[in-house]
Amino acid sequence: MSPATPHPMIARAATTYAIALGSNRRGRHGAPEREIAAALEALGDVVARSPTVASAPLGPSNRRYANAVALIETAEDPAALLVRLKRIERTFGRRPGRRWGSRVLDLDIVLWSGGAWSSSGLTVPHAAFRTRGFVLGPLAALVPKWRDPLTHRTIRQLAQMVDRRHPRD
Ligand code: PH2
Ligand code: MG
Ligand code: MG
Repeated sequence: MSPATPHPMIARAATTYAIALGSNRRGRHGAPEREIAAALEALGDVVARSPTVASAPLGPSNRRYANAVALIETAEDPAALLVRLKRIERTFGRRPGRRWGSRVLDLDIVLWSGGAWSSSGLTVPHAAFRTRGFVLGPLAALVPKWRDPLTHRTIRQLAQMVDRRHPRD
């Protein structure tokens, strides 16, 4: 083993992720708000969470969403975490369907304390989070001083920018 290879018994340090949760369809736990509460349980390692907010649908669906943001701590890299999030979505009854169609549960990686990440099918920070009030509002309540590694703006600044553009969203 080369000196640069970490010993297998040494755990990788935990990092923090901001995960956006969304639901606009009933599932086996009940109404969208109940699905969000159950998803927070299923995620585990949740160190902080925002309140769950109701938001008007962005895109083709006409059902109102319940949205929240959670901070989780884990040693998984973003690709491994995404696999776990997709598995949770499936256990909640999410089925592949129309893009942006109504869904029991959507779990998106928004930000990572490790910075930017890009692999097949995954970009962190989330490509669209800078324009979404239903992500930035709850996120700003948790980590107003985190900085977007791409634009270097704080979450509070990004949230104020969407508020100004869409005051009623
Ligand atoms: N998610 C989408 C599309 N539109 N609108 C709201 N209000 N909340 C969401 O979580 C949401 C959406 C795709 O993931
Ligand atoms: Mg999404
Ligand atoms: Mg998603």
